[in-house]
Amino acid sequence: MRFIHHRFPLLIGLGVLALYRPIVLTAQEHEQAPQDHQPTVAGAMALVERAERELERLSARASRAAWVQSNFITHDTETMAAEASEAYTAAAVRFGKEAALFDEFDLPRDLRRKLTLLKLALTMPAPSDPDLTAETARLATTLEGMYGRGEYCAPDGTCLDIAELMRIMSDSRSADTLLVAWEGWRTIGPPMRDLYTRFVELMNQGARELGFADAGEMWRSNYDMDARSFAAEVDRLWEQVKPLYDGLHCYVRDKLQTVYGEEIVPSGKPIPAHLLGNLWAQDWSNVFDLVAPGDADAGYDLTRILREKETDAVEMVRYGERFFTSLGFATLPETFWERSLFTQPRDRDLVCHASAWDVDDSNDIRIKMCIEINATDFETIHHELGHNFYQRAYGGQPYLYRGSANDGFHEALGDAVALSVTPSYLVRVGLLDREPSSANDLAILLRSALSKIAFLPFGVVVDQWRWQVFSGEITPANYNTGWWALRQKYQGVAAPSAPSPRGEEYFDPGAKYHVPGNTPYARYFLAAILQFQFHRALCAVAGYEGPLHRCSIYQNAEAGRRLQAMMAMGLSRPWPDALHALTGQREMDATAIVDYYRPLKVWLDEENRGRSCGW
Ligand code: X8Z
Ligand code: ZN
Repeated sequence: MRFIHHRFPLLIGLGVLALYRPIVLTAQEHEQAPQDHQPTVAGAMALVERAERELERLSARASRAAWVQSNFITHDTETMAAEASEAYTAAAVRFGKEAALFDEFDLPRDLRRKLTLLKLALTMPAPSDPDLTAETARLATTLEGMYGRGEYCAPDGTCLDIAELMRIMSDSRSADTLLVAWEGWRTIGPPMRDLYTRFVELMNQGARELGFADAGEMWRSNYDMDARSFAAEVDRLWEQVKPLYDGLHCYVRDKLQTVYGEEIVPSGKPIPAHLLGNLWAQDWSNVFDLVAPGDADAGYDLTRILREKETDAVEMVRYGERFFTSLGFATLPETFWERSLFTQPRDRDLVCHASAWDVDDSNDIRIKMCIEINATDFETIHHELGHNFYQRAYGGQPYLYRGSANDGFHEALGDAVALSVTPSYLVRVGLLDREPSSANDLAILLRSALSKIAFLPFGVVVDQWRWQVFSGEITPANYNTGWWALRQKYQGVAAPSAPSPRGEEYFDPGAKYHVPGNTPYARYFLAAILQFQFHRALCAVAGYEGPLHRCSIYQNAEAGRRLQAMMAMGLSRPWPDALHALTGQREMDATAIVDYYRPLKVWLDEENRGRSCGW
């Protein structure tokens, strides 16, 4: 997967989609297609067999090249990665088109599923014209390389990379300093704009060749339902959680106004995006100390504990591994420790954005992450290891079924496990001497909500923007204003320049990894909701009764078995079956996250009484 599982992702969920548009084959493809054009079951089986063999081979090659490229960005590694990606993409497009020839033909269920997956196997559809396939692949590696190389060089010549800018965003309390870092990182955007515009054109053309209206429709078709229903599903889930977000937004804006003044944080307006402790305002936990009431004490601070104990990056990963083995999973292979990257090397450009890889689908799992010693990265390590353990669990499936039930499941798994990093867990592993009392719960929940609830609308925004870009609703002439309109609508945050618009001389979406990295983002929104659904179910399996935020499934073998059973299914069944195996439910459902934060919501409503909320 381009980042998370293997780069050439079979991160698919099945779309029972009707293909309305005719598939157009090039002359060359006509030649290669079955001559009699009479689909048969045997023909479909032969196609699947050929495709699985060929794609497995090309995907391993492309993953390996991508691994080297994103660990070591140079002109040559980019070229090699682009060539390998091109070969994989060309083959996947060819197989996708062949699969479409069987659309109207009655097939056994399993075969039908695999053909559908074959049509959806690409996040980056490319036109089949070989020059255009190559151009698409080249643009993808160039854009990701530009992000990885990104830095801000101040007028005085000093340059700051993303890690340094992130540190400023989390630690500084000066609006001026924050503004410089926030604007500074966004200098990486404008040079990407024209390349991204072309990249969108090419992916759309590729998606159309495969029978979709545009690349966004193709992405949305990956959830065992038609594209329109999936978009409605995202809206439905967002409506379920919006009241929680609105309460948090109202409370935080007021507290930030106290810190920065009414001039900078006006009442009734969106919150300026540079004041929330994070480059993208997607996680607000770094401003906990600014917004927590004076008497609020979470009772422990994991960042401080890790630093006091001089825990290093590898030891943090060991904690993560031990959590999974406590659930009954096998230890990570020796090669994981040899081949992973845990700390930022100083001597070269690389993509520091955390990722998990399964390079050859046979236990060559790794993570690549520039670990900082803090609580957020402790959690992100569990997130990444969740990908690796998932990859290993479905590794025995046929190639086309090696993926999570839907892509949200892949993102949710490690986060669900990390929800069990509770005070009682920290005591059990010796990181905390004793559990804080329930008097600390509101502070604990507030700190957690600043990460998990604050994220929700951002999880919606990124792909609302991309879907509209792919469909043409947002054109290159309004890429940036379209971006900020969505940021305002969902998140209630604004560019620091507001009320002046941040215009088209900028390309702010390019400053978020997943846009130049071409990683779909709706998966993270789903994961933000699913992880609580998983957690609630696993706690029930463990026989836990009590508030969800105090539940830890650490060392619970029964919960581990449930997880393993779901993970091992991979993509072999529609996702509602996998969800049912784990939770007994067949629908994604935000009541678990609402349950989890209920005491906080009651408190926020009380706090916000008399404030005028909204923007
Ligand atoms: O990209 C990631 C992971 C890798 S799959 C670190 N996440 C999203 C982000 O950083 O924007 C995890 C949460 C959301
Ligand atoms: Zn992930």
